[in-house]
Amino acid sequence: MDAYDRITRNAAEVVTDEEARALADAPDGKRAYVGYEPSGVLHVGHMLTANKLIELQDEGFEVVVLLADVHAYLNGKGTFAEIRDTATRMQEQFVAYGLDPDRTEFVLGSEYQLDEEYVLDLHSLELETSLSRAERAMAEIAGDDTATVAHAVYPLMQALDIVYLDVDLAIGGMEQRKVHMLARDTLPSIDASAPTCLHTPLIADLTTGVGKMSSSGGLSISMEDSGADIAKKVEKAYCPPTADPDPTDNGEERENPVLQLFEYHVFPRFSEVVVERPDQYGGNLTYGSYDALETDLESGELHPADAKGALATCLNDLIAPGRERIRSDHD
Ligand code: NAL
Repeated sequence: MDAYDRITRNAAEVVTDEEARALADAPDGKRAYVGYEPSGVLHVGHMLTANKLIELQDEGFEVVVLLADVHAYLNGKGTFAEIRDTATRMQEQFVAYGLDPDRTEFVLGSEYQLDEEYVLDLHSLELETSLSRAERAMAEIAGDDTATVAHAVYPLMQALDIVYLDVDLAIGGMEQRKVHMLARDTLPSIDASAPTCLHTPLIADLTTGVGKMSSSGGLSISMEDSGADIAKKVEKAYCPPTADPDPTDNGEERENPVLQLFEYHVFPRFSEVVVERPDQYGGNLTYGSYDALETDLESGELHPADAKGALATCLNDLIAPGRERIRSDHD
């Protein structure tokens, strides 16, 4: 694997491929960022982009984590004081999860987003952008609530942050892609360059495999879960015994969330996965790559129940340090 392959590994898309290749060839000092609306606890969605940040740190990137307090406020997530408080706790959880604190810059949005220069640049982007474009960019980020003026301002601030944080690569889940496209189109109007973007896949709903996993509805795995909570949730996950003969549900595409969790959460962080099985069922299986595990699950060599057991153990190992952190905060 060359630098480009390592940077783009597991990405759902990069915009554009040529830009990502040029970045891979650029000398050290490259900066990448992700922004998160602070919420009390990390969930698997946060951890998926964090995995990419950890990989980029191994590639020599400097990483910026924007704790987007003003954005969370604009998206109706609570009072500003509450949000500020959760931002600090989230920072600790990211470090517990594995981000190298010496090579991660944590920035609170409100540190610069209220400065006069920033606000004037924001107004300039407001002049350039139609309400319908801003609304479309927010469709997958805002909840189901009625669109507000705050929701229209939000993506423009996200675009502007890319300029103010001076980063080379913007990382986000696929739900961020329309905001990033808006940023690419409008930033040149304030003489800033279009950011290169890398989007991570979305994990399907755990129990149905349809649509995407969400922390608001359905089952989601978070840093607060006990080992038993994780085992219970994973046990309920949709995971057909062999390659699904009918990969749709009422015409909707169905993914295997168990395989997705192995691919995007487990293998990026573990070099080897051991599936424990009693000798009478063939004994333990050891996998050094996601592909080998997928092949065995789809051929029937690896039973879903055994795969789920190994998945629950790995996820628990990943969240255990953060869970300790949260518990000691409560004490
Ligand atoms: C991500 C978010 C908010 C502001 C940002 C600014 C720059 C880069 C990324 C950012 C949060 C994100 C979410 N929109 O949905 O969590």
